[in-house]
Amino acid sequence: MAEVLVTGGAGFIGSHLVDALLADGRTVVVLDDFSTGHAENLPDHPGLRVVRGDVRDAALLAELAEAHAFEEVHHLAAIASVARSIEDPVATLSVNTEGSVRLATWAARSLPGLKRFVFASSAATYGSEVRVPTRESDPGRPDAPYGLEKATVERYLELLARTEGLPAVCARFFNVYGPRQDPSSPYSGVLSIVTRALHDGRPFTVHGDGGQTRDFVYVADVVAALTTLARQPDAVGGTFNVGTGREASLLEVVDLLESVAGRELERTHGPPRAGDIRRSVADVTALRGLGWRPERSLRDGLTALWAATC
Ligand code: NAD
Ligand code: UD2
Repeated sequence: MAEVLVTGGAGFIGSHLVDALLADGRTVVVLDDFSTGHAENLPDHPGLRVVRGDVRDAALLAELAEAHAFEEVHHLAAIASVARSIEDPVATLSVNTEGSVRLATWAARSLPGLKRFVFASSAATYGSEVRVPTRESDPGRPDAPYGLEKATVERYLELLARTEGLPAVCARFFNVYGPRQDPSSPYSGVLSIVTRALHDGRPFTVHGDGGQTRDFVYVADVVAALTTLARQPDAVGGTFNVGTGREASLLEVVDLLESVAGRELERTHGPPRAGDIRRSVADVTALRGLGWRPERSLRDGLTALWAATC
């Protein structure tokens, strides 16, 4: 039976994708080294096999190709941290770029029934000097190694599509939020940090005046984008922003979360974070053209996040 491989499936976004694929009756294999993923994120389900391992492990990939008939690969495994990529660019290059090139080359050459290879790219490929809302065709200039690593993989996928027929699609995620996002680092997604602070009754530090804007997209809408990109024939060979097209300032979102939770957050303001982007919002016309729509308003998404936190 045709199967789906999800790398990074024990992580925040990957585990929600796994839930959706299983609910759809698909048979799923997760490949994850559990460096930031958690076993508790994954259900005990007869349709799921969990393989602990590294996407760079060629012997393991060969075994997986022998044992499974993958028709779809969602590649989400990465060191998903801008800060880590600045501290140790060689380590993140190895996982984020070399690991992706290894996996994509393996998929092109070892998976005869492959219909789609979906890559989790990032808005970090654009950097701070782009116009907003940002279109996929706008020229990007990453501000950190992480963005350059993702942009480089996109170029490799375009090459593998042209030269080896890899049915690749790139999904550039904007600011994803939702349950299971790990709030433990100061560089974790801001909404996981705010929600935890509100829950624990601890203060939250706003970097700067809080007027910086982001395109916050709820994780279920990201999962729907991934399944759309895997299903729609017109997606092959494309690059798609995954956001909402809605621009919200940090203070607006914090106010909304307080209203949803019925609690007040103790806020302090610190200096702006070095390299922080002032405005970020996606133009999602291309993804909408495939029939996808962001279903959750910010209020609905924050309500679901708060309910899962309590
Ligand atoms: P996450 O850290 O929760 O998930 C990443 C998963 O990859 C983890 O389960 C981790 O254990 C696994 N992993 C890391 N290195 C591995 C390796 N060498 N081999 C196998 N598994 C490995 O992060 P996330 O937020 O769920 O991000 C998922 C993907 O989406 C990443 O590729 C990330 O770069 C991208 N992305 C996320 C956001 C966001 O807002 N969260 C924004 C843009 C792009
Ligand atoms: C996001 C991604 C990053 C990259 C980038 C692309 C996450 C966690 N980061 O970075 O991987 O794709 O987009 O542009 O998804 N903030 C506070 N207080 C805090 C924490 C954050 O004020 O305690 C601010 C922060 O300074 C920023 C905003 O909140 O202005 C959002 O921060 P973030 O780290 O969640 O996301 P971002 O957009 O910097």
